[in-house]
Amino acid sequence: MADGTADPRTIHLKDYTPFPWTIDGVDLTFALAPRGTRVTSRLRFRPNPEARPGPFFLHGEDLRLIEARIDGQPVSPRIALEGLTCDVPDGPFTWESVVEIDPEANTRLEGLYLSNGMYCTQCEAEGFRRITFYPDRPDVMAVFTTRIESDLPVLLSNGNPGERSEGVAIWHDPWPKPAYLFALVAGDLLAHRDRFTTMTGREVDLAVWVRPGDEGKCAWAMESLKASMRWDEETYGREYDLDVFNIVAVDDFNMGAMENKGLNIFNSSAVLASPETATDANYERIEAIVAHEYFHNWTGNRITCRDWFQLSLKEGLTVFRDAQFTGDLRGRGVKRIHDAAALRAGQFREDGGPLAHPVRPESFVEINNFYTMTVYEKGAEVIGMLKRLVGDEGYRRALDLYFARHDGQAATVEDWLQVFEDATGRDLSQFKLWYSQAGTPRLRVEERWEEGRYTLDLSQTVPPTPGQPTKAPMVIPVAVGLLNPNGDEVVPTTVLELTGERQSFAFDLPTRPIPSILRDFSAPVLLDRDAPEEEAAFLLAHDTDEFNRWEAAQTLARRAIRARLDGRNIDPAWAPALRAVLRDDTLSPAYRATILARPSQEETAQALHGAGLTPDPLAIFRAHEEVAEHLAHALADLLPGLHDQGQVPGPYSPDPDSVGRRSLGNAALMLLSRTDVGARARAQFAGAADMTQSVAALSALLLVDAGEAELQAFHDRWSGDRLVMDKWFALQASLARPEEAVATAERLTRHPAFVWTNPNRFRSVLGAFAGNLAGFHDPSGAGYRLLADWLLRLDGANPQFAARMSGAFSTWRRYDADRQALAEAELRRIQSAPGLSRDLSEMVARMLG
Ligand code: 0A1
Ligand code: ZN
Repeated sequence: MADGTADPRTIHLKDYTPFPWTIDGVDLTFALAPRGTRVTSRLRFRPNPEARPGPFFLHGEDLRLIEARIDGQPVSPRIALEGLTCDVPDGPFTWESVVEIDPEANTRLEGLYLSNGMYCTQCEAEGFRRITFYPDRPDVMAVFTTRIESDLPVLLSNGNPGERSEGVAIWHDPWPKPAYLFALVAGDLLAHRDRFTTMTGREVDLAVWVRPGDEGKCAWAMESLKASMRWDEETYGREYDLDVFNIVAVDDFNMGAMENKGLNIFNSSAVLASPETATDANYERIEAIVAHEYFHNWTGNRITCRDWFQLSLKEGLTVFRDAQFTGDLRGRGVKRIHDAAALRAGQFREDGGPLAHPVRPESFVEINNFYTMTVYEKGAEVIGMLKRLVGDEGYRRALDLYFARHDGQAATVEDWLQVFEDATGRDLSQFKLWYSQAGTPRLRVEERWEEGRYTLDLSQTVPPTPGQPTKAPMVIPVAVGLLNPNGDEVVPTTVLELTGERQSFAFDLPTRPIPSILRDFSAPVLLDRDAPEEEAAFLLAHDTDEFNRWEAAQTLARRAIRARLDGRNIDPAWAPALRAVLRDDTLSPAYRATILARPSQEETAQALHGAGLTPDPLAIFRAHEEVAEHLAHALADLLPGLHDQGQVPGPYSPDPDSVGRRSLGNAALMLLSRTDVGARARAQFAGAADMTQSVAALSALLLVDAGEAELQAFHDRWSGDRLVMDKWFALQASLARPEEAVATAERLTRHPAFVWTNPNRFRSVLGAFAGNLAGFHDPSGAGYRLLADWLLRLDGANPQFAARMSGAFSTWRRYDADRQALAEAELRRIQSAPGLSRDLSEMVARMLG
């Protein structure tokens, strides 16, 4: 079962067939009650002229059918495991059903559930079938009218508000949509309101809805929403299309947020912010997620996906759009650096292990298991490459055509590529391999110099991945610049298009240049090159490309880590090379902060594994520590000044300059605490006026095994604030020293505030612990056992989230035989547990596969 395809429940892309009916209208009535909500649905079906006739099947799970009628006459449908079938008339007909559901018992957080007394829904991907019987597939689009009956003060659904009277609210959504975009919220909520005037002068009422007590934490989400609305008009010509736009914050939510039409539902961690309780990183994340969900209104909602294999059509594109937005607001270079680092740590890890799958998968057992970094982030990279290949104007023409041609449709990756071909005349048949071939391509670069002629020899290999033993060469845009030995750029950024297995590109030049390759991280590939030793320091000093200048710093850091792993001394020229850049005031503080960052321990483990070695998590931890110690000493005179620059005067503001300054200051603080035994960090903690400064100080202390008193103080001050307490848990689980990490995580799970059914809280302890490389991979296997125990428990309540958290095990084959045996035993223990969910069993089968 290498790729899960042996499971009889596997669904294949090649089996797609359209639904035999279309729906002319959906009327839903919800009579809300915690233990027995009645859902009445009236669906007007008509044979789909574009489909072959087939059996009438409606999805439905965990529903109690009370009655069903066709054209007013009672019928007795046959109930199957995942839905029902029924004999229906040949022509158009009206289907009515009444079902009862139990929101209070819904711990899966899919369908209609209760979170702290508030009703809310999550229907993507296949949650609507837990609300009523319905063709729950994205290519069935319909106009919905929703009536909510409840005494709760706030009753919300998609679209525009209709009639409102005592205990009843009606909502009408004029835009046809698939069921996964349905949403309903009911509760005792307060609104933070604003308005937006669109590009054609329409007024839109905006609201962020929260539980009483949180109303002071909505302003940033609202600002972010307005900025997103404006940006999408200016950049893509996309205008909002309803009279209202509502955002709701909910505490229990599996993911970050959801783009339901006109009624976005957010994990409260992706909405709520105040200077005292949220960090700069939280503010940036909120801005990006609000934008992401808002941008889905066009890329996802107005144009949706034909089937779930096309998920990246909306997700890759929307991530690409939100990254452009963040780059425009906060600086493109720094955003690109952050994204590349995250891609390497997370997506390359996925692409290089048993969970590797194409951006457009060809089969799945449980679609929720494919909301991955490959579909999202690699999907966005693929669009970035496409844009680079066709140019900004070609991209804009293609997008205009996409919106014009496919508005109101459920589209495919083929449709998407076709608009690029039609708008630019380019043949994209080979480019399409980026959607079907998994694995991170390895780009090998060699150079040759003959008098007057410089040649780059590029070659590529795409590694085998589950179900895909051999690969064809891909189209790889390689952005290259060439510098003279004096630092002048002699060839500005040029995109070389590698399409074959190997290809040469020559430049006529009077002197031998120094190459800057894969500028701006122009393709999601691993660069493989035996560069001359001194090249990285040269590029760090001279490269004009922000990304590659950072990459040069990373190369030097990797070399230092590698030296310590091999028991060698760190090159004494490293710190001085960094010093020059850190002191360069023409560079933004945000950028200089990235220069101080080192690759993650995960990246080091990946690199060793990629080089055919067996990574030792403890040795990696120690090497990273020694490298940090080295820098702390070698830059000791510079760090206090950098830290001082991070003290931004005046009231807190998350503007790019202030955030950049604090990030530089706090990057310096992380090193400083190693030489001043935490003195500065302690002072910063004591005087911190905002959460950014307090969390940074606490982290700096925990990194040097101090901060006991500060942890207690933090706990006592914030025990009433869930989101802040998540930080308290996560900091300890992720920064615990290797030998104490398992015990720390275990202790945290016994804390009275460890409510494991809350996904944020579970993630803050077990997710953070799984990210603690040496802690999770403790040689005793106790880390594996702890996570497996909790996954088994979680699976009984929330299988989707359990499956997501199980990915921590995916790297198990990288490690030594003892660790492998211990991890495998835990995976097999999970696999053989009775009643294991489809979600978790698919993940475990793939990881063992
Ligand atoms: N479409 C959302 C992500 C999302 C997916 C699934 C969910 O529940 C199973 C929830 C949210 C996004 O891209 O933001
Ligand atoms: Zn999305």
